[in-house]
Amino acid sequence: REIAPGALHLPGWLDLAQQRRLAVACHAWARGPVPARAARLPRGGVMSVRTVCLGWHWQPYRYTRTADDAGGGQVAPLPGWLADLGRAALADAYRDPAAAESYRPDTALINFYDDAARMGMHQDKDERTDQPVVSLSLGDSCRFRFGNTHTRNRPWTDVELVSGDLFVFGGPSRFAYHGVTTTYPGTAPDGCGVDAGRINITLRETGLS
Ligand code: MD5
Ligand code: FE
Repeated sequence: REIAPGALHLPGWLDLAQQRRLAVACHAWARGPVPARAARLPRGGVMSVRTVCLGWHWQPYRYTRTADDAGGGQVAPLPGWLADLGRAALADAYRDPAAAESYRPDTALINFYDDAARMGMHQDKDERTDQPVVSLSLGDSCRFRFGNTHTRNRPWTDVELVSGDLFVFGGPSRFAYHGVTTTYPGTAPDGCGVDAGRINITLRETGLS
């Protein structure tokens, strides 16, 4: 379903076995070499989600190779199979093999939501390319708020994201404001939350080297 130009929601894109494998992998990544942490914002706030990064380490609001805000460790690489999954996602969402083939995601940000975690309305603009962001949801469902490119306020569209859903943000939607207003505890399929509410994986092309 097209939520806006370039913003596509594909419910149930991952089957249950894929969801479980990905959730288990996320929990392993969260344990190191750079453990998942609640990022500290420059103005003093602390994010309510915990985040672990692959490929590049994101600290508000830049990408680094070492986790300077989380012990200084070297970030784990982005596995080739996860980048492949991102290309497969684009191929299905846009039905454009060429756009999918040239997609070279080099970082994954994995967010862990406990029952109280939220994500305020923001734009993702720390990347230096306008390539799409691929989002995969695991575990508990949430209410995702997809806004507009100009303001963090209305108009927006609320979408329920369920474990296994794919969302792709590209083209005119790439720099839209968006957030997660609430999660729905206890809605994860068996074995997909493991113990941690909701998980979201985003694949991105940073344009850095
Ligand atoms: C999440 N994560 O569910 C969300 C979903 C983040 C983040 O927002 O920055 O880690 S990914 C949503 C997203 C990414 C890039 C562009 C747009 C949405 N968009 O244009 O709406 O944890
Ligand atoms: Fe975002």
